[in-house]
Amino acid sequence: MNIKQRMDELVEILEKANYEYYVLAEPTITDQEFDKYLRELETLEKEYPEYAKKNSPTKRVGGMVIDKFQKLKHSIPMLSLPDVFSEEEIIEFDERIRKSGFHPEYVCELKIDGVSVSLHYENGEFVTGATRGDGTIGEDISHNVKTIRSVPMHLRKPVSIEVRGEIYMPKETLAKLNQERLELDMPLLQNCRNATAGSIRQLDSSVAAKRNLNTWIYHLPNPEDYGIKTHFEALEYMKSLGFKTNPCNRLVKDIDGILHFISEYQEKRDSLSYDIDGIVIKVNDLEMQKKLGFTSKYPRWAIAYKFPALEVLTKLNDIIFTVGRTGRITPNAVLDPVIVMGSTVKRATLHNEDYILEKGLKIGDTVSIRKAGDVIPEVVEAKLERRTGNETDFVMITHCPICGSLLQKKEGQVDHYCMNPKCPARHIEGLVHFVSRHAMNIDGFGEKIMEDFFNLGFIKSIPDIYHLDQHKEDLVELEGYGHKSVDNLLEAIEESKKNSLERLLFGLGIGGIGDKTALLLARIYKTMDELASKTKEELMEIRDIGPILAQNIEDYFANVDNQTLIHNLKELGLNMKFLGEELKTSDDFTGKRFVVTGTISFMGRDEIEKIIESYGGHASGSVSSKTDVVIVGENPGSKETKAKELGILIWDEEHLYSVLKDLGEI
Ligand code: 0OW
Repeated sequence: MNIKQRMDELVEILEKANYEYYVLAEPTITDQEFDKYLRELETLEKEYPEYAKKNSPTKRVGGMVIDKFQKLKHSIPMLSLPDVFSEEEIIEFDERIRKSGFHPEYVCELKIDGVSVSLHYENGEFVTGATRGDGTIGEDISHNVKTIRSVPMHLRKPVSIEVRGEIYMPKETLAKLNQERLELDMPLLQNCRNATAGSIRQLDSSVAAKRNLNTWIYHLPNPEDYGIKTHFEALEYMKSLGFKTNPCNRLVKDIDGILHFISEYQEKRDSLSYDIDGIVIKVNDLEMQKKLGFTSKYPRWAIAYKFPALEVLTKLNDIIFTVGRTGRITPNAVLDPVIVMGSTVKRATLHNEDYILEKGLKIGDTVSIRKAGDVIPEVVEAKLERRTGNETDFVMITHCPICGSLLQKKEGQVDHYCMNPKCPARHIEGLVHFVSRHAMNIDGFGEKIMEDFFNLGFIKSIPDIYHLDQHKEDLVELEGYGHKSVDNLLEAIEESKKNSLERLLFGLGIGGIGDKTALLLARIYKTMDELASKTKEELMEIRDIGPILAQNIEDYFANVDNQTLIHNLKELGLNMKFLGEELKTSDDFTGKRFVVTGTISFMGRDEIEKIIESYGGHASGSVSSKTDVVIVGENPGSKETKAKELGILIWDEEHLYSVLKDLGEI
């Protein structure tokens, strides 16, 4: 046998081993044998690179670094699923379908709580892996997908095909990762889904390669091209090609089969090695699917039943108060640590005094906690029957816990505020805001780190951030820090000087300027100086800038401390110009407020709204007297009625199409 034959043989042995281990979970060679073959192939590929295969098993270990993600358009949109939360809604779904004259079988699938992926193959060879993105445009993550062992690089038949599924991280992998992060005093990963999303969004594939990611494949977008008649057949077909399909998938005859499947897996959920957040129910017959069709976002032949958020009981030991950068006082519940939906909860926000009084919470109460939207912990209620009489009433504080100044409650508002501009807590929150993702976006700067640097005296003001390199030797000595992490942080700080103006504007925390208003101002005035020179009246000429906001802006730039701050930041070399894309203008869109309602057959709502905003128009979800145009698609509903009542201009699909056509947007 010659070298090339040996290398091809090794590829075959290793791919078979991957398939048996990661797809069938029935390995036929030992890990040691696998490693021996892999080392032999790596050696031969180094000596004979001309014989190395593009998708060789040696690529699975990562090591490929890209500099940015390429966009990829899905030829068939990757739709999401309408969520339902009750048995009644499932029954309605079944009735709606049967009313259309169908008597469907259904396929029940576990709803994997991971990240959707589209996998493309040509003549049996892996070509691309892409994220779902907004359903139409995703990101090419092929370099990371190649490290997922259950994704075949070479199909068992030489077909060209696209399949879709979910990438997920097993529960025990998350637990191991969080153990490591705990020891490094790093923020814990909240759940498997976030951990998966974070892993596949890495530019360096060696990170994903260490995350033990896995897949379940659940959708063939164009089954008719393969002569397939039902979804269950499609699952079988994809399995025959070497994809990992979920053995729990089940064909059921009717609604009872669905309900039985749901209760079975509500029981089994915790014993699974991966997270699921519900059950997916699909009409099995593909002809029926076709006749039922789609809305702009969802198929009409599938739903996702979401399991009810779990509630658990724990002790409310105390209520403590934090001060936000705007001075807002937030009461926080201090709880006996408790596991809710896979993560430990020790704190939960109690929003404000009214919220606590409405719930009648007392310190020492037993309370029920749940995860609203599966992530944010929420105190649901006190368990009155568990009161012992030792509980103490809640009394709202009257002075700031940090600087002691008297708190104020704004007229008609529920929140209490510390009004002292020099309050250290507000300072810290202001600094945390300045470096946050939508502001200057300085990686490696979390709330705890900023608090430490503030308390250690390294950072007392925004310009100090850009002098942090002077404390480099002290930082390296800090617990959990090393040269690499300090260099990375200092590099990220330096890099942030190049940000476009809107990020700096938002980071300065000018009252009422959110990230969208910051972008609007940056686009219009182009430089900090130009904006700083505007009077309140001039600012109010901008459609979305009202008197309060205009006054805030004028006051901010009139304040000597702020002028000094901006001068210092200029001296430090921070960019003060708008670097983003220019606003396009169009008489049809610029400066006008739109509402899109109903289904537009040729374009999704998100895309239409993005185009409107790229011309300086404003898209919102509710019709009011301020609305200029309501764009009406199929099944519009009450918004069209309201538009007619208010005498608002209505565009139908044809008009929208001609406007977009004239602008060259389609
Ligand atoms: N998360 C899942 C899952 C599934 C797609 C294809 C047609 C419409 C949705 O387990 N088992 N099956 C589908 O079918 N989608 C799933 O997840 C979707 C992907 C995007 C949003 C949902 O999570």
